[in-house]
This record gives sequence, structure tokens and C-alpha cells, in this order.
Amino acid sequence: MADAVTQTRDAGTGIARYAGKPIANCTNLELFNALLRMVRDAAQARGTNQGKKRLYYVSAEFLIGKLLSNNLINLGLYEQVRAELAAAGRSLAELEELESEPSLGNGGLGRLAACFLDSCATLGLPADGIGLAYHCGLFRQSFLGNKQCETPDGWLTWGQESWMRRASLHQTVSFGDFDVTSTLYDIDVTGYGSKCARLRLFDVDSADERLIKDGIAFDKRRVAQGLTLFLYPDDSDDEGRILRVYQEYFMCSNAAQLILAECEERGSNLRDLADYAAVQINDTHPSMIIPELIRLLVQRGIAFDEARGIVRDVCAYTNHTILAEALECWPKSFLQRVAPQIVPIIERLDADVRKSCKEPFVQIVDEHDNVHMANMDIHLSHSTNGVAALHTKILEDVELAPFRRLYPERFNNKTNGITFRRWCIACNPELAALVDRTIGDGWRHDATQLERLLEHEDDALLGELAAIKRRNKERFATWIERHQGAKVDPESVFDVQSKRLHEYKRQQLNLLWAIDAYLGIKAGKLPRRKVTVIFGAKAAPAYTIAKDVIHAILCLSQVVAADPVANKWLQIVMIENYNVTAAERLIPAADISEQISLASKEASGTGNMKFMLNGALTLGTMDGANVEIAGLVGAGNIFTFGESSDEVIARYQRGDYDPMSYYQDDERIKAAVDFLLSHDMLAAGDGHSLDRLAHELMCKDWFMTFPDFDAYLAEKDRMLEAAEDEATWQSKCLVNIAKAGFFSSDRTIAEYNRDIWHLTPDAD
Ligand code: B1N
Repeated sequence: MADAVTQTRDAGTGIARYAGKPIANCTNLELFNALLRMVRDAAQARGTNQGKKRLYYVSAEFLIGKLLSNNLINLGLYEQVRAELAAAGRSLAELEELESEPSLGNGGLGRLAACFLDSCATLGLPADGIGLAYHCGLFRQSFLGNKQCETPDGWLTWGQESWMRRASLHQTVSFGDFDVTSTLYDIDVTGYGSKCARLRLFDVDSADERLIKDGIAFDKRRVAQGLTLFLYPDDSDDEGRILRVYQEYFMCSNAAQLILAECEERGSNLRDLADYAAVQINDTHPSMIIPELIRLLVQRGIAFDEARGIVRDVCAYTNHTILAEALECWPKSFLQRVAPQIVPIIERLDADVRKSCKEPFVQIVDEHDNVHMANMDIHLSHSTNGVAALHTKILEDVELAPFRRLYPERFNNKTNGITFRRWCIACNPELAALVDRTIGDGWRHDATQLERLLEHEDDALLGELAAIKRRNKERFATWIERHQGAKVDPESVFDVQSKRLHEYKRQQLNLLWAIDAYLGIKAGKLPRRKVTVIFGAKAAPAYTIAKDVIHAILCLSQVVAADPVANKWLQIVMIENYNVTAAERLIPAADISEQISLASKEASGTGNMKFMLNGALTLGTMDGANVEIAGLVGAGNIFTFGESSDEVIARYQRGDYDPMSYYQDDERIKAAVDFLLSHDMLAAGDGHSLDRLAHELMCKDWFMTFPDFDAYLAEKDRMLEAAEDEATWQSKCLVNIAKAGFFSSDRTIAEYNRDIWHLTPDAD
């Protein structure tokens, strides 16, 4: 209803008027820029959500993806624009090609922040995302000699007008050895039929892109010039790690200054700051906002103890991982060099903790003078949440158990979600239209209504679902051929694993399956139908084993493609430069969603939710949000395998896992691992890399691929068999779509607001 109203109100904003000439006379770039201006005006006309209390979602990453289509949909302009262009013989899809994607995030954590802003805007919550305006986003990935190469992603060097608007605000941030001035850029975050939220990104005025040399390398000693050039510079050496601390303090000091100034402007006397601001600390990267806020409050005349209490009432912390290596812990000497002014504050916070609690585990500064950022967050905030039920339980019972004993009331779960605007309405318009026709469009604002699809299950509906999937597979086939020249067969089963490359996510398990399947075909055991295994993944530039896995996948892809028998039954494809745009093409086309992390290690996952919503079935371990998916769809509509998180945690505690014994005792494991060093693989690739990977698996296998290997093979076989019964398969897909409503980020954000932020929605 609201959409119909906004459609009419916004009608009359012709493209030609914005372009200053008839559509037919415009180049694509002129049309694109006209649409940018049209969207900007429409967003400005909507205005931003207002209220006394405002959310500041502070995050080092916002993986927003392309904005044009999404904004047109949210502003209710999409249909009108599409029709106007079509009438002049032009296509919106072609214009979208001109937009480059702002890849200001690594993966799930950054994409989650982007989905959250969309939902805040849609729910009318006064909210700003605060982060950094990286000049280059995550590196661009290409494949050369079956290896990953990285080049800078200069998303800001568009030929086009930018979505970013320079704000008038300039602030000074003082580091130990120099000061910088910052400039703020705003991006409107349109809500679905609502006012806007804002994404506010800080840059240093002294940034100098001439520093970038030799791909993604630059002189890391030139801090003031290099600070915002890259998202998460390589942190494998001390210079890289310390640059990250500079980035983080720059973000936090800017955020803290901005928040205090804005709240004072809205009427706060700072003692009542918690009535004006909620700060959500997205993982530990923004943790320094705690000592920085205390510092600024003390500077404004508030006593230390009172300032500490104010900050605790304002701040809340989200934990996104239990992986030890991702929990930030900075040497005090780093902080002393970057921001000496906050070191005495951290020391005093640490002393306070020591007074009341002797447990070494919960100290902020440890005996080696390392500052544990998560510990500071938990002590100095009023809420700590995990991102899926299992993850929160592991935090409470295992990883953070001593903190839970100290502050039981502070711990809570907020299961992640995704915005259905981008991840269904925009990326799978045919499915969205089918849902509209079947149950009406109420689900677009209340995703739980998707359940009503189940009342309409019949052969016709299942047939339409199958036809839409088929067309999405054809669309994907066209795209990937244009994107990287790969030809895929839409008739085959699309078996997809797309996410960052990490050993705990176990792309190597899928790789070993593919090798086993290939060896099976060579031995005459043919699958029922051709399987296309599709990977999308970037590996951190310094993560050697992750790059070895990519290399092995690309080599295998080449070996299988060159085999005239096997290539009829199996194809391995790795998408080059997997990003949000690729995901939007890929996910609607998937049949199988691989979610095979080692149980206990994937905090939540959000790709799993996107695939489910688009009618793919999950092949997964009982990890992260997979557990909740399984609970919602029921055992008959998901394929699960592998050891439970309890079993895995017990294995780590016993410390007696021995991959070599699995390798020796299980013929299929041995054959698959040995194949990495076969003549064909060595001919396709680099012996050092393949050998390192085989050795890692046999001697370390830190994420326990082998104990789950047989169960994975068996379950995947069962799943591929199920895929041959089209009607039953589609009926399972329908259940998945119908039950996906729980994973709308609108639900997640409503829960954050109910339990943590307590903001009043802007009603008009
Ligand atoms: O955050 C996502 C979850 O769905 C994923 O399960 C989780 O792995 C992901 C250091 C991270 N956790 N930690 C990070 C990112 C960048 C970095 O420098 C850690 N990402 C996640 C959303 O909750």
C-alpha cells in the first residue's frame, strides 16, 4: 500500500528531464548519471529518519554493493524507470554495468552492516553507519597460471558522479606523532518505502594515492598519506599491523567527536548521553571508541568514574567470531605510539577490573602488556551479543564463560539476517513476482508472511518455481560466459560454495569431494546428472594455505575440463573476483548451498540465508545459523552431516586428533589427497603449492576435514539423488523459501532495538 502511494507521489520525475535531452539522444553514461541525480533528489525529498536518540553503528566495513537498482526499488521508482527506458529501447541492466561496486568489506561482517542499515532505514529508526572511506576496497582478484593475483580496486576513480556527498564537517585527530584533518562523506541509505539512514565515511585530507605502487603495496611508513588508501592492509608484518591500529583510532576518534557534537546539538548535557545515542561496536575494530569517548567526556569536565558509567550505558558490543586469531589484541606499545592519550585511560580501566576481579582471563591488559580489545568491550558496554543461537551459546558456556559469570544479564543473542530487498526483490525479480501473485505483497514488509506460500503448494506453483530456477541458471550461464569466458550447462546441478576462503569454511572438503567424484567417473561410476561445482572466494593476500586451496581448485578445474569423459559429468568453476554483484547473479541460480564449516567455527553465516530465500537447499554441518535453518525447515528439507560442535570442541580439548591415521586407514581419503600430487595436477600447477596443501591436510588438518569426509560424501550422494525427483525437490525448495522470513534483517534489527537500543521509530 505504502509503495503504491510513494509510486504516485514520485511519478513525473522523468529521466529525460534529469538528462536535459531525450533518452534516445543520451549515451549510457549520460543516462546513468541522470538516474544518479534522480535517485539523490528522491532520497533527499524523503529525508532521514529523525529522533532524540540515534543509533551509531560503528564498523570498519560496510560492504554495500552497487546502489542504483536497490535505491530505485526502495524509492518506488524501479518500475517507472524500467518502463521509461524500455519505451526508448534502452535497458536498465546495461546502465547498471557502468556502476562499479564499492567493495568496502571482506565478507559477511561488512555485508551484515550494509543489510542492517537498509533495515534501520526501512523500520524508521534514526540511524547512521560510521566507517572509513577507503580509496580502494577489497582487492580485485584475477587468476593467472591457476593462481590468485591481487590488484587495487579503485572504486572511487569512476568516470561517473559519485554517490558520496562531501559534508561540511572537518575534525582533527591527534596521533602520537602528528595530527590529521578529516573530511566526512555521506551516502544516503534508502529504506523500502521509508525515509533514509546514512552511511558516514571518514577520510584523511592528506591521503595520497600516488603512494600505491606495485599492485596493492605501498609505503606503510607514510601513515598520514596511506591511512585510508586500503581496506585492512596486509597485517602480516608489524608495519601493516600498526597501520591498522592507526586506521581504527582514526575511525573511533572521528566517531566519538561527531557523536558528542551531534548529541549536544540535539540537547544533551552529555551526562544524559545514553538518552541521545546508542553506539553499536561491530566486532572489536571500533573498540577504541570506548576510551576515546571517556577521554572526551573527562576533557569536558565530567569525572572519570561518571564518564565510565555514561559510556557503558551508551555502548554495546557484537562478537562475530570465536577464532582466536581474529580476536584483536594490540601490544600496548602500538597504542602508545598511535594514541598515547588513551593509554592511561585503558590502564585505569584495567586497574578497575583488577580491583574487583582476580580472574586473569578477564583482564584488559595481560602480563605481556597486550591489550585485549574484546575484554575491554565486555567490561565497558551494557550488552554483548553473538550472531546466532549456537554461537551465543558457545560464547556463554565456553569462550567467554568467565565473563558470563560476571555479567549474566549483559549476554544476549541476535541471530543475523539479510535484507530481502536486495537478496530477493532486486536479485530474483521473477521469484518476488511469483510470491506477490501467490500471497500478495505484504511479505515485502512482513517477511513472516512467506509462510503462507505453503497453503498454496500445488503442481502449478512447484512448476513455476522450477521454471524460474531454470531461467536464473540460464541468466547466470550468460553472465559467467561474458564475465570470464566459462561455459556452464544450465541442465546440470549447480552446487555452489561462495564465501571468503578460509580453512575453517572447508572449501578443501568440497575440493576433496570433487576429486573423489572425478576418480569415480574415471573408474566408471557415473553420476545421475552432470554436476557443476561453483566456487566463489577470495583469499587474504598473506594467507598461504588459502591460496593453495584456490590453486588446487583451479588446477582440478583444468584437469577435469581436459578429460573428454569426465567433462560430460563434472565441471569445476571458480568465479573470478567474487563480490556482491557476482553473488546477486549466482545465488538465485543455485540448487545446492554448501555450508560445510567445521561445527562451532562459523559464528552464523549469512550466505546460507540468501541461498535458502532463493530456493536452494542446504548441504551443511550443524554450525552457525544452519542450526536454526534446520529447526525451521525440519529434517526432511535440509541435508546435514558431520560431527556436532560439542564433539568438535571435545576433540580440540583432548588435543589428540591425528589426521595421518585417517589418511592411512581410509582409502578414499588417501586417493583424493594423493591425487593432489598426481601427474595431471602437477602438469597443471605448482608442485610446491600442491605439496604444501597435501602436507597440511595429512599432518595438521587443523579444521578436521577428514573426520567429516565420509559423512559428507554420503550426504552429498543422497542429496544428488534427491535432486533427480523434481517434484519432491521443488517442494523442499518451497519450504525453504516459506521459512526464510525469520532471517529478514528487519526481524534482527527490531530485536536489537527492542533489547539494546530503545530508539523511537520516526513515524511519518
Ligand atoms: O561475521 C558474519 C558471520 O555471519 C560469519 O559467520 C563470521 O565469520 C563473520 C576480522 C572478521 N567474523 N569475524 C569477521 C572480519 C574481518 C576481520 O578483519 C574478523 N567476520 C566474521 C556476520 O556476523
